[in-house]
Amino acid sequence: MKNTSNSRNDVWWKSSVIYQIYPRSFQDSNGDGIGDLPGILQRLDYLQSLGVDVIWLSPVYDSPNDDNGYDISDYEAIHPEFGTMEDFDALLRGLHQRGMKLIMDLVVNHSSDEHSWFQESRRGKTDPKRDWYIWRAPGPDGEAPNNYQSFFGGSAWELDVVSGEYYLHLFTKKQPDLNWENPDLRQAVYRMMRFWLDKGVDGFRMDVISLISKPEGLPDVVDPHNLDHAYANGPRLHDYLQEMYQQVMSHYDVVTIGECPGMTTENALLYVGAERKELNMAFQFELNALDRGFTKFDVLDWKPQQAFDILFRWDATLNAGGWNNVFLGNHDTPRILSRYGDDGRYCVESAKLLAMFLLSFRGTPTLYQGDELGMPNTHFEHIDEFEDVEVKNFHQLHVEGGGDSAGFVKAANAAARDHARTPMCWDDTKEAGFTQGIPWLKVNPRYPEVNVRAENENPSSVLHFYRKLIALRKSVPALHGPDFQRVESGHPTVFRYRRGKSGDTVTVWLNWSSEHVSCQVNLDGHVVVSTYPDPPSSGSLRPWEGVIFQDKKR
Ligand code: ISL
Ligand code: CA
Repeated sequence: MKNTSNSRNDVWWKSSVIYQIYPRSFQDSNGDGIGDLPGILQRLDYLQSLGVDVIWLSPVYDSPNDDNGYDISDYEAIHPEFGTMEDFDALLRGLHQRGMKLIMDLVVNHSSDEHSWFQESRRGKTDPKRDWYIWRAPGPDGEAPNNYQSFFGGSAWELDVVSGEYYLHLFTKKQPDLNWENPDLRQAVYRMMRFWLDKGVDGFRMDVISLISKPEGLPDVVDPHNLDHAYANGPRLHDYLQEMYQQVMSHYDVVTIGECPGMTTENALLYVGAERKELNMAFQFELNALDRGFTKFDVLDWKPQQAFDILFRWDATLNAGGWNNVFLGNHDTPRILSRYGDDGRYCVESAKLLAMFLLSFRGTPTLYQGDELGMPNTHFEHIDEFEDVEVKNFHQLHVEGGGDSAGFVKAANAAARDHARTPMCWDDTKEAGFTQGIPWLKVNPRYPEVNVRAENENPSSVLHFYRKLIALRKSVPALHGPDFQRVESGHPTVFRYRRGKSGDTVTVWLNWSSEHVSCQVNLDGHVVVSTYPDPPSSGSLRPWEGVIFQDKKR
C-alpha cells in the first residue's frame, strides 16, 4: 500500500506510539562508553515490553560528531562508533520481527563540511558541485554577505580562504547548508532516501525541514531574536516537499514527520494538510518556546494556562485536515520532568501526569528515552562538564561579551540539551548499566532509584504507569481515535478534555501544578486510571492529580 493521504483514520501511524532513541546514550555494548546499535539490539525486549510501535532513531551515519551526528559526512554509511551496516540491518530485522517499525533521522538542510559533496564544492567556483551549497562573495569591506546569525551563536557565514567566498551555515560552521535550489542536489538526496527506504525503513523524521528553502536574495534578518521565523517557510519550501513526496515518499507505505521550526498555526496545514501530499505530521515548536527569552538560555516563567491554550490551538489547527504529533521532550530539550513537572517532592506524580497528557491527547505521541522512568535534569557544576556544541558556543559568546562563566552555567543548567543526553539508566550498578567503560557523558545521579530494573520491580513506578497508559491507549478507541473536545475545567491549572464519540467517551482531568486545587470534578463514570492510587474527591484535585474517567454510557 502506498503512502496514503493524511485524511484517512486507518493509517498505521495515527494509532502508533513513537519512542525516540538517542543512540549515543541508550546502551553501550563494547565498553567504549558510547551507545551503539548492538546495544539497542540487546534492549529490543525492553522496547517491546513498553508497547511502543515505532522507534525514531537519531542519526547513526558517518559524522565527525561536531553536532553529535547531525553533521553527516556519509549518508549511506554507519559511523563505526555505532557499529556496522550489518548491525543496522539486524536491528531493523529485530524490530520488524517484533511488530515494531523504524524511522530514521533525515538531516538534509545541511551536511557535514567533511562530506565529499562539500569537499568538492569548496575546491573552487567552477566545481560542478559548487552550487550544491550556498556561497556568496564578501561585502565591500570583506564582511559577511548579510547579518544572518547561526542558531548556535555567531555569524551564519564562514569565509573560505581557498575561494575567498563565504558559505552559509545556519548551525555550526561544520554544518554547511545544502542548496536545495540545485536540482542535482535534490536528486542526490532523493537517491539517498530510496537507499534507506529500499532497505525497509518505515519513514523519516526530517531535521529542520522547514528551513531548506532560503529567503529570496538572502536579505538581512529584521528580528534577530526570532531566527526560526526568519529562516523558515522560504519561497520554494512546499515545491520541494511536494517534489520529494511525488518522487520518493508516495512510492512507499511510510511515515514522514517534519521538524518544523517556524511553522505556525497559520501555515501548518500547508505542511501536513490532508491533500497537500507533503508531510504526514510535524513537530511544532510553539510550546517548546514558551519558556524561552532572547535565547533558550534566558529561561522565562510560564503558566499552565498558556500551555493549554497553545496545545488546544494546535490541536484545532492540525485536526482541521492534518494530524498532530504530541511531544514534550526530545534530545534537544531539558528533561520534561524538570521543565514541565516537579522533579522534587512530586517527581513521581508529575512524571505520571505528563505521561497521561502525552498518551491521552489527540495525535500521535512521541516519547523520548528515559522520560518513561521519570528522569530529571542532571546538575552540571562547570562549563567543561557540558558536551553540547550549542552550550559551548553560547558560553564562549557570553564570556567574550564580558559575562561570567558561573552565571551562564546556572542558565545552562536549566536549558541545556545535555540533560536529555545523559545515559539511559538500566539498573543501579556502576554507570547505571549503560556501559562497562567510562560514559561519554556522566550518568544522572538519581540512577540508583530512577532505573529500569528498580521500576520494573515497583508496580507503582513511572515505568509501569507508561506501560499501563500505552496499553490503555491501544485498547480504548476513544484514546487513539480522531475525536476530541476541549472542556472548561473551572481552574487555571487544570487541563480538561474529552475523547471519543458520544456514548463511548472518556474525560481527562489534569491538575498541572504542585498545589491542591478546588474544582468541580464530576465523577460521572468510573476511574480508568489515575496518577494517585486512590480515587479523586468530587471537589478538588491533589498536586499533579490526573484522572481518566470512562464516561457513563448515556
Ligand atoms: O532548540 C533549538 C533551536 O533553538 C536547537 O536546540 C535545535 O538545534 C533546533 O531545534 C534544531 O534541531 C535539529 O537540528 C539541529 C540539531 O543540533 C538538533 O539536534 C536537531 O534536532 C541541527 O541539525
Ligand atoms: Ca559502544
